[in-house]
Amino acid sequence: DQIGDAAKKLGDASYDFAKEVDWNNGVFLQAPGSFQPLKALKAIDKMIEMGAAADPELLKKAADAHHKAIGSISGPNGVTSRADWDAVNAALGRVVASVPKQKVMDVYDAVKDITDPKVPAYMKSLVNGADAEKAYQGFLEFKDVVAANQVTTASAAATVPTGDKIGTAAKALSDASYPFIKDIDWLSDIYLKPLPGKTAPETLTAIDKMIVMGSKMDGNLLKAAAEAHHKAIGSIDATGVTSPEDYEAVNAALGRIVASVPKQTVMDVYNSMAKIVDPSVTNNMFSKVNPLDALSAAKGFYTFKDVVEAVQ
Ligand code: CLA
Ligand code: PID
Ligand code: PID
Ligand code: PID
Ligand code: PID
Ligand code: PID
Ligand code: PID
Repeated sequence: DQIGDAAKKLGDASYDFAKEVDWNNGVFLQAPGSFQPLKALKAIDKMIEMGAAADPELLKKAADAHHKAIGSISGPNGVTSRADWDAVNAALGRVVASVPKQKVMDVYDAVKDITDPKVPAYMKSLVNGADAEKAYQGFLEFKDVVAANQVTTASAAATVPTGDKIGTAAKALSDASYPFIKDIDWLSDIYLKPLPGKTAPETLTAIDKMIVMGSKMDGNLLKAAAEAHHKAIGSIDATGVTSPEDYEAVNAALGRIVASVPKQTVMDVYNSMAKIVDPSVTNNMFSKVNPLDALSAAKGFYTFKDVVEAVQ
């Protein structure tokens, strides 16, 4: 296809730049400017809306391309192979082309809103500047091909199951865990702190398992889960907490996407996370909330998971 061909040209123009970026640099965990969690949530919300509007099959293929690319990483900077670099660009170009232009521009504008204008120049200063310019020229040509292949209307909204066992169980889980949700400091910057003692490549192995799980999910249910998050963001209070109804809908939607993949795929995520999250992190989270509320939430979760497993 045209986007695939254009991705090869984009690769010619951008792979030198890709090799020079230090993908393992911890700086990419920082906010790209001053820390503004509610504005950042708005930017993420725009990404969620774009993801929900995208063609689910193309999203899966993009997840697969990322998984494959993680498998061909080499060298201290963490760069993937030239072929996989091109394949990721092609897959993302197709995802972008599957949503209306305005959804893409909404992400761009919202991200710009939380990005200090000095950040791009700083990023450029870390690589060979001429290679960054060459990559950007390549991107500008690529985007014209994407625009020429872009849809003008989003894919249909998801179908949301009703009256299913997971939906019923989500009500009990949400009642048991909403007090815990209200105890959590959602606007803290602690969630942007590095995981103690872990390197970027170690962390990437756990993210890779999530990508694999995402790629196996039922596309309609994943879209429904994204839509539920978007709705929930729309009802947050000043502390970032969503309404009980929207929280319940998120739990139901996530239970359903978990049930749509094999148990082992879920456990692979859990086990890889357990390897990179030191118990001190979990204990620290626990120390900041009412312990009774956390225990009630945990009890609710362990009951919920049996319902999920039964329909998995
Ligand atoms: Mg989510 C999970 C935040 C968007 C899909 N997500 C999580 C949690 C965290 C979070 C609260 C990971 C950390 C954790 O486990 O804490 N997500 C979060 C934010 C946003 C977002 C702030 C922004 C909009 N997510 C989002 C989108 C999608 C997902 C758009 C795609 C549709 N997210 C997704 C999945 C999962 C998460 C599939 C998880 O599995 C993970 C999670 O919650 O695992 C348990 C603990 C969790 C909480 C504080 C909230 C849930 C409370 C539960 C139901 C009960 C509590 C149990 C117990 C006390 C703690 C967990 C014990 C542990 C051993 C499992
Ligand atoms: C400017 C001025 C003109 C010239 C110009 C110009 C530049 C415009 C530009 C630009 C626009 C632009 C857009 C970019 C957009 C990037 C979008 C990224 C989206 C990320 C997403 C992430 C996610 C996920 C995911 C799916 C999940 C949801 C999420 C489901 C269902 C200014 C040059 C034309 C770069 C969507 C993918 C996992 C949130 O106009 O004169 O330069 O760049 O998890 O969804 O699971
Ligand atoms: C524009 C203007 C509108 C019209 C429009 C438009 C186009 C927007 C577009 C577009 C956005 C867009 C984005 C693309 C992004 C590609 C990103 C590729 C990333 C590849 C990576 C590969 C890798 C790895 C990996 C992880 C490793 C690092 C690596 C670590 C820690 C402008 C059409 C709407 C194409 C990251 C995965 C292995 C490097 O908006 O008018 O057309 O395309 O090895 O991580 O090691
Ligand atoms: C300039 C002037 C214009 C021309 C121009 C120009 C240059 C702009 C530039 C540039 C922008 C730019 C951006 C870059 C962005 C790279 C982003 C990389 C992200 C990597 C991540 C890696 C990671 C992980 C991971 C999970 C870990 C955290 C991390 C935990 C909990 C100035 C040329 C356009 C290079 C996210 C995945 C392992 C961080 O605009 O005229 O030159 O470069 O370790 O999670 O630990
Ligand atoms: C233990 C001991 C027993 C008792 C027990 C026990 C506990 C087990 C547990 C537990 C397992 C468990 C699992 C959990 C799994 C969470 C999984 C999260 C996945 C997140 C993903 C994120 C993503 C995306 C997304 C889609 C994108 C890709 C990504 C596409 C196509 C120990 C109690 C049984 C909590 C997948 C969603 C946006 C990466 O066994 O005695 O306690 O918890 O962007 O994909 O776009
Ligand atoms: C288990 C054991 C195996 C069998 C198995 C199994 C089950 C795994 C499961 C499961 C995992 C799982 C995960 C669930 C997670 C739910 C998370 C809910 C999060 C809700 C949020 C709501 C909100 C918002 C929002 C953003 C705001 C904050 C909030 C800010 C900054 C165990 C079956 C495989 C259900 C985050 C979105 C508006 C609070 O593995 O043997 O069954 O379920 O307002 O952000 O303000
Ligand atoms: C313990 C002992 C057992 C019993 C138990 C127990 C407790 C475990 C616990 C607990 C785990 C736990 C986890 C919590 C996790 C909260 C996660 C919140 C994530 C929020 C995010 C928000 C954000 C943003 C956002 C984007 C911004 C950055 C942020 C930028 C660029 C110990 C009870 C089981 C509470 C990610 C989205 C706005 C950070 O196990 O016997 O008690 O709690 O602002 O992006 O700015």
